[in-house]
Amino acid sequence: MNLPFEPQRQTQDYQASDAAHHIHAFVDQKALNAEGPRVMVRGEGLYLWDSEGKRYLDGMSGLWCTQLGYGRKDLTAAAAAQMDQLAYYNMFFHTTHPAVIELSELLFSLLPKHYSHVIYTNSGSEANEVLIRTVRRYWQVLGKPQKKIMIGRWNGYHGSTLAASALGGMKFMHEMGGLIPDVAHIDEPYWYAQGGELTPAEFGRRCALQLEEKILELGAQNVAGFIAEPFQGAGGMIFPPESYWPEIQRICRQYDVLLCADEVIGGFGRTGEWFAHQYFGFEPDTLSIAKGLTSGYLPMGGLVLSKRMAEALVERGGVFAHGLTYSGHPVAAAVALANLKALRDEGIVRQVKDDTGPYLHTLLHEVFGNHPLIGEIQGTGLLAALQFVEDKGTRKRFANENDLAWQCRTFGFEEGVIIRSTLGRMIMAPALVASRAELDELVDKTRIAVDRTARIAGKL
Ligand code: PXG
Repeated sequence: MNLPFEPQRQTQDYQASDAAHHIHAFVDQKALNAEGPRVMVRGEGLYLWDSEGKRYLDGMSGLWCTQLGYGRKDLTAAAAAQMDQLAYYNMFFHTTHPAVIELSELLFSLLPKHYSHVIYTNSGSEANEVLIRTVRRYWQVLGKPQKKIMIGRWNGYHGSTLAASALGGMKFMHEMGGLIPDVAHIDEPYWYAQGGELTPAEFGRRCALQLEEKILELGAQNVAGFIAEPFQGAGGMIFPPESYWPEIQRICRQYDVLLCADEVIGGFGRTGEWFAHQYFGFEPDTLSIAKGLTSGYLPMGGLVLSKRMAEALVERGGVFAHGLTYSGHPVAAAVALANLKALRDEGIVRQVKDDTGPYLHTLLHEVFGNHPLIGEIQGTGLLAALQFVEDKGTRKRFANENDLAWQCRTFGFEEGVIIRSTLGRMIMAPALVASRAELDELVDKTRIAVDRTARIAGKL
């Protein structure tokens, strides 16, 4: 075997030790132990290698993270230099450091001008934990402490910690002891599955009006904020109809409810705009960020606040009783700074908008537009979902769509491409540095996986 790395140990040896000690994410651990996890050992650009030397084109940017791809020497150099200079200090005790100052400067030069402050965290889940406390604090400062309830959406995803999973709408997570008081949910705007006879525009408005109904039911004087992903990521890369966001924004403004966008997946260029809310054309009060902030090279997240909120908290709020040991970690900040500089200076976000994004979507429509298994192609920029369908006329989905999607993902691995499966949808979100040739390969290998799935489903 000609491997591009020196394997340290046998795959089975890694797997046995992993099974002995490690509880993985979102999996039946016993079943995984029996199967043995794939051991990833190297990444370069869009490619990954496992411990058997098999190469994969990573069509998911790790977990929607690696905007710059793997193996960027400028990011490793930034981390090493910062570790040498100041590996750690904290934001407690009236202290700061240059890396975090420069990161914030750059971040706000990229954001729309009505945002001014950020609270750094280590992850997206923490950003949303902090969100709840910050939003409630904001209303306290404004003399409305009863405004505490957060409204989220069914099938939304905001993280895996207690409050973040409660904000999210994954019922199977709630059932694992994951609910907190003062959180409510409305339906997701998933027209293909739930739109029935309504047009997408009618359905988008209908879903948005559910927010108004929920606010009136709970009492606007009790509702603090509405949180949603601009497009749903983990829930299936679902784009709302165009009518949705303008109506949601109107309702939030009308009832004085903060509009909180979870940009953990949508942020940092994924849609071809710096932030997904810009693509959809609305103005949230807060933005939860993580993932692409560092291209996933180190854990870092944050909660971005509008000037209006920051002004109330800073000028009138007194002590803000919140802080994490690793908030604004210098090494993570240095890597985030190098990452954002590269995204900006190499014109990568613009390239996604003007070149590679349209290229990918043209290609997907050519290849899958008339495919017997695919009912809908959604997305923009370097972000796409393929919807499996049993009957295109009625949009009837397969009873076993989850199994089919998982099978498609497995075929993808066999073909050397990583795509994400959710309930009946296949997702692609490759690194933003993807070239046209790499996108050709992504679509080519995905087509083979989808064709193989179509054969199992009796569609080819
Ligand atoms: N918000 C959103 C919108 C996310 O997608 C989080 C918050 C939580 O971030 P952390 O950094 O705490 O994981 C996420 C995470 C998937 C998948 O399968 C997506 C995420 C996590 C795990 C799996 O698509 N997103």
